[in-house]
Amino acid sequence: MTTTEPYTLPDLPYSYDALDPWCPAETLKLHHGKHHAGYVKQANDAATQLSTLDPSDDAKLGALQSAFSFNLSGHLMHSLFWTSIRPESARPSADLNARIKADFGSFDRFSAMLTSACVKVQGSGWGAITIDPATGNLRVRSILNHNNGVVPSSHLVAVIDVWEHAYYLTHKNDRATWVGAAIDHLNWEAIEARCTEAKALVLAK
Ligand code: MN3
Repeated sequence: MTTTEPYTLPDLPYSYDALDPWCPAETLKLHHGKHHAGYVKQANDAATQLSTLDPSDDAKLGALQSAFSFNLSGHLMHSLFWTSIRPESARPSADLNARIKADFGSFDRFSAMLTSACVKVQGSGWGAITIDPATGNLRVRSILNHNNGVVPSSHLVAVIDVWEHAYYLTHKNDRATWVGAAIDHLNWEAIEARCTEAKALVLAK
């Protein structure tokens, strides 16, 4: 049995003040250093407890598995989020834009669908751009908390955090403005690279 904790907090790929003013350093420091770090710690705690739990302890097993799923998903979603956005604002490449147009009709319609998936999350959650594992099409969806609404084998290529801790210090209850800024700063190169990786994972076409 390993004593090394399996999960570690990744460094941000930019400085804490790189996303100012739409995501100021104060927000980013708390988000990365407290919230994300908290999910890492709790995922490690749950993994450690699961590794030594009596398998007949049904009540504790259920609670721990639930905590493990929530916190590990929180860690993974934040790790993906930091590389889904970036300081620069740009549009997707011609290739990716053509794919977006094929799957959504136009970039503007895609953007409106993603905005809706983010803004309409009830409570805490995420807007996500995913690859449909059955067809390879791009999809957008809402994910509640960190782990409810995920389609099995779906390849997440970008996520936008719409938990209040992501934006409330700056944008108060104006989630739509936060979402608009995040969409303007999506990291299209990273998204395109993940789309390419996902090609091999599509189950049928
Ligand atoms: Mn968050």
